Amino acid sequence: MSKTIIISNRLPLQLQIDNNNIKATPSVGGLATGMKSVHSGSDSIWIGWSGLLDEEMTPEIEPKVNEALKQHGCVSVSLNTADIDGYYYGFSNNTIWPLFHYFTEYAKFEKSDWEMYKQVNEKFAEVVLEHAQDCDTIWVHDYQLLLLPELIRKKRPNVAIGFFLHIPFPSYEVFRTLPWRTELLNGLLGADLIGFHTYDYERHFLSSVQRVLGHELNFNKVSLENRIVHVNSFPMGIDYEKFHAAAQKHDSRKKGEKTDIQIEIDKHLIETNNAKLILSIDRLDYTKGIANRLRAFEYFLEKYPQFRGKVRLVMLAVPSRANVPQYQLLKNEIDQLVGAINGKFSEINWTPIWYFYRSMPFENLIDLYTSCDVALLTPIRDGMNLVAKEYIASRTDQKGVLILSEMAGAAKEMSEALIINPNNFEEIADTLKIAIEMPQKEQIKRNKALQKRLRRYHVEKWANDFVDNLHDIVAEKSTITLKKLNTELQKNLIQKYQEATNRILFLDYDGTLAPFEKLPENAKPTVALFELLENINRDPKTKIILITGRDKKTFNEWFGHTPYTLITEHGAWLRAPEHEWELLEFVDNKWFVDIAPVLESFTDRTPGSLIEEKNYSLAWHFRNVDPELGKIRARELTATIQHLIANHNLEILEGDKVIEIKVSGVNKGRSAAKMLLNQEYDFIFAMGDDWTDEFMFKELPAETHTIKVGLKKTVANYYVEDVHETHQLLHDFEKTYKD
Ligand code: GDG
Repeated sequence: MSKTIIISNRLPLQLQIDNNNIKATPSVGGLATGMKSVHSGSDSIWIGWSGLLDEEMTPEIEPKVNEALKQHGCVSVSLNTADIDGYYYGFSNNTIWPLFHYFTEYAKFEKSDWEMYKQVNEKFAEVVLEHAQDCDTIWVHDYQLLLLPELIRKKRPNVAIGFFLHIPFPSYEVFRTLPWRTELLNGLLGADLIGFHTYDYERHFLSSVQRVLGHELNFNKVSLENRIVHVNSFPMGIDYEKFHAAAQKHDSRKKGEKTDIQIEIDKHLIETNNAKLILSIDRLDYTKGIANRLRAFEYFLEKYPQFRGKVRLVMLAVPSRANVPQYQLLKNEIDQLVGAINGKFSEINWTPIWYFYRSMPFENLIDLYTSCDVALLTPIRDGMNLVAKEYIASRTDQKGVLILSEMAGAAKEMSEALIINPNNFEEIADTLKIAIEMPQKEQIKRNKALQKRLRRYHVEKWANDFVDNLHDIVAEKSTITLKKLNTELQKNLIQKYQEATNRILFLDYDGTLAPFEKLPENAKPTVALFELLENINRDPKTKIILITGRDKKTFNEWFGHTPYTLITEHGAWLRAPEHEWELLEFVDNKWFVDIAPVLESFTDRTPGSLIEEKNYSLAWHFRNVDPELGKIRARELTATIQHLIANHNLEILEGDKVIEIKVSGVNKGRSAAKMLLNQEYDFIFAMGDDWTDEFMFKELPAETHTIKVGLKKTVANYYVEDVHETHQLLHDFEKTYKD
């Protein structure tokens, strides 16, 4: 039976050891909740670190730990102190975390941490592979496990793998600074589906894939040689009902049932006229902009002294990664700032900041969410920020104002909040004033819209959407795989080839017989290719036609001495064996003088591009141009040319990283079909890789065996993955002839 395997750095459990007895309590975090529907019953397991180090594990407790984990559908990956230091505190939190949040100056590039990161990802892979079968669905979470999808894919090529990144993906300019950028991207591309919180992160990832690895993109898909990787955004939601219901319960509490914190808050509200509470909750992390927030609050009290004595900032900073030096420095900075601000503004019965450096029980969290008039969340960078969503979900009366940094992923969906730039104190101070004075009617209007969206796209929906998407992709993949020329089909084809008495083979050159090179002139035929074609051609029953978009001159240099039929420039020229070149179509090139200057102006402005002048067509190549610029310029060029050729018999062909302008009606399909006019063939075969070859696939008779090279949209019957597979197939043809 197929199952779902969820993998994250930490298991969604807290283990307590008491007298050699183990107690496992499920975590209440957002991810654990969201996965409820995915991680349920016996058909799912969750793999991760239990939080217990190898050094703490004794032979007595180990089986008990494993049993306790099993009860909750969990399996642990054993990690020791060195693993955690290098992989977790080191590479994950000292390299990826700062870099992906644009804190480049904090990012450490330590080879030893990287080695540990690789090793621990391999440890995770080992455990996954012990449990995974081909029919399973695997969902890997977050930045600690970026290499895992590829490690799994290598051993289980057919399994469905999804990956979700909970933190931002930075722009290429930042990502490129990482010495191991190639390895991380390849690691991720082992997945079938890669998810991010926002479209911006998705865009940055795709741009890095294109620039670092040079892979071709088709909208949000990455075309690898033998697979397509889908990339999409899935903004994570919260367990809306849990927060809303807890807040409702909180509202109906009797006096004696209130928590100490709530009693203190109530006291303050009663004692202070026009009291307002501003809430701030985060893990103590430099990405959360806590220091900025404090400075902006100080500035607010200076700029608007009328609020002194009335407005109070309630700040909860949850201890986090206290082993990392940056976090210790931050803690000192925050302590000092709070002390300085309180020292500066406090009055006998009012301190501006209530500061809690601890984690609070859920109940107290709800006290804070429901009691504060404003939530001030100012991260410098934040993948999503669930606190913003939880605050809104807890506002049962729909009052309250959310001030949210535009650098948080949540800002993309929560446009009814007051959105600020966390580096702009002036703006934060003024927005605080607006929030405090906002009429209730407006507060309700904004929160109504926000709540509606949060209720609908809750965390379970998020998780189900991701998994459904992954299943759709895998289903689509298997329909593509149906077209793959597998061993069985190839055997059939060879048999038909063998039985035939008069064969014709149409073979495209670039991307089919020869791999692409950075410069077109470097893709010369190899000795091995000449031999292969020669051997096929030794069989008198076989006729070879090399059919290309290339210019006649180059092709004549390369293949002029061979006995094959050559068709160049998409069908403008023909060279039959032992004949001179002849013009197959009546075409002229007088229009060059009008179009060439336009191409030249694009070439001047686009480093890396070049013009190829053929006899009857002009091609603008952009294979070596920065990929994004290349795409933009190609679009611009097409639009410009389209306008110029409006009343001429010309057309634009968009090939693989090339735009070609040529006389219309001349194409590989038309010229290939002409080759069949005077002869009967009982085996017609056509092979090509780009869309100019599609003309050939369409125009040739229905019984033609058409094969596409590469996983692209095609009308061909089957596809092979790459040039290497083309050669393997042709070798099979070659072997049928024995003289
Ligand atoms: C990462 C990304 C992304 C906080 N204090 C207490 C407490 N919390 C809970 C909140 C909330 C969660 O912790 C914090 O989530 P955030 O999303 O705000 O931030 P990160 O921890 O940095 O999470 C982030 C997230 O992953 C999900 O993808 O949104 O961008 O950085 O749920 O309620 N819970 C309790 N006591 C506390 O004192 N019980």
